[in-house]
Amino acid sequence: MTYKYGQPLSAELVAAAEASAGPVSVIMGSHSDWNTVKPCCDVLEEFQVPFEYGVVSAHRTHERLFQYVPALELRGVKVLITCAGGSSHLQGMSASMTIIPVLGFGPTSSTFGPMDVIGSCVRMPSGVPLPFMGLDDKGAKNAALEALRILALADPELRARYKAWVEIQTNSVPFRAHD
Ligand code: RP5
Repeated sequence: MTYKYGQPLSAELVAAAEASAGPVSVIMGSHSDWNTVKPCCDVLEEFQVPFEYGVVSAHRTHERLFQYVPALELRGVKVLITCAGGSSHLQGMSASMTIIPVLGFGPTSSTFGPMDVIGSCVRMPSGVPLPFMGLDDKGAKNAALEALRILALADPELRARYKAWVEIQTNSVPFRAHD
């Protein structure tokens, strides 16, 4: 059920707008972000939540950004997850272009380590909320889990599965591990 978004954008956007979308979209600023993004997609797959993913660069493919993000609400996508490093504009720009929840995370491996991603996401101006999920694989997984929590608000079956997952996680942490 995964739809991979790619070029050419206009024709595909029309097709995508007509297609039934999954409830989650995951976009990244570059193909070089894929290793950071994959743990997010792995969690969504584990929960069998349909999603689409692809590269939408705020810098190199700004026309794609302008077309893709505003169309999400119309297409029925409920949560947008965004990952970018570099000057890390994708997360905040995306949040400004839609009213569906937009979650941000990013890699530490950009020019100023984690600070460009952190600074870009946590210093959003008043009026444009952008929950920041963290960095690297931890941020990626938590972004997926937060998306699941949002979806679970209106999906009792997913809520039950999420609670079961939390219980397994809790039970996997022994009180003592070093006896
Ligand atoms: C950002 O700059 C991307 O999100 C990526 O994290 C970083 C480097 O991109 P590439 O130069 O590897 O394409 O735009």
